Amino acid sequence: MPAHQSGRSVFDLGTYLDAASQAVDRTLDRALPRATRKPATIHKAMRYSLFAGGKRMRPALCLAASEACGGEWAGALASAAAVECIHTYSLIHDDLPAMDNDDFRRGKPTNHKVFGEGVAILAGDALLTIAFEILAETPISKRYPLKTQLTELTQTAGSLQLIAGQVADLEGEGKRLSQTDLRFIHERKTSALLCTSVRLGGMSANCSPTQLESLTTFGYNVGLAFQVIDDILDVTQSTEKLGKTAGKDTAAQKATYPAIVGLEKSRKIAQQLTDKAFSALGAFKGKATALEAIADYLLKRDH
Ligand code: GRG
Repeated sequence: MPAHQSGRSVFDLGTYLDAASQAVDRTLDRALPRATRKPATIHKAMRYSLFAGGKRMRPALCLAASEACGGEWAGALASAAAVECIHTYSLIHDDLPAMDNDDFRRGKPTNHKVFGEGVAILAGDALLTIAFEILAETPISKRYPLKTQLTELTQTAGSLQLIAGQVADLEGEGKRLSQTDLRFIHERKTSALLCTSVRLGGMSANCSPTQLESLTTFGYNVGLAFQVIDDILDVTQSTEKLGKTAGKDTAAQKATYPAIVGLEKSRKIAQQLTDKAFSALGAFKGKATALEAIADYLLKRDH
């Protein structure tokens, strides 16, 4: 139920996020082949990581952006499900021995630990591919034809954004990176998909060009803040709390904000980025309650 249409006087983010997760999970469940569909291993592997208990922040941002622009969740669910498929694919591949070599994700053994490396690679490939099939079902929006929306997602997933960030991250391991180098990685590895999540949400609601610009500023800054907080949590929280191996960045000699500027300054930077995100929401006149609440939650989260 969209926040501004709920009639509730007090907005409850927990209830909102639960409802958003359920709606997105139903869309994903309908879109993916059944786990028993031949060859069952690949469909089990796709579903294993997709339904392993992720926070569903990108879909929630997508739905909240759509309602900030006067849209209904129903119109944004295809975009929300598509961005979650891209995100889950990137996590499966990131955890592979050839990349971050992680055993634990979303509180469970990683995909390759359960299904083997070959199937994990293919499960990631299949989730990447199905994301575009799901987005292709998005309802028509006057200002944003399907080509525009598909290009938005392909460019974010491609070699100039998500993959560029991952390459720069891999190549930066063990090197002394500057804050500018780190910003380059964070913009691509993390911020790009969060930004696209809100942009696609806005597009699904046929947002105005000005609204799209505001959503872009919001998504860019929330995305950067998200990664700074992720870096902080890596050194301050336990593996159990995070559902993924804590302390990995230090072990892999990765450049992170806490490593370069220290914890206190990193917290300040995350707050400044979130403030910038908030100030982009002025144009939505009371319809951005959920976007604001999610940005605040992302800043204060502990996992
Ligand atoms: C293209 C293989 C490939 C990778 C691209 C996205 C990415 C780069 C790698 C994934 C690992 C990683 C550390 C990404 C940065 C973004 C991030 C902090 C992801 C974790 O997102 P959460 O906390 O995860 O939303 P859940 O599990 O809750 O969905």
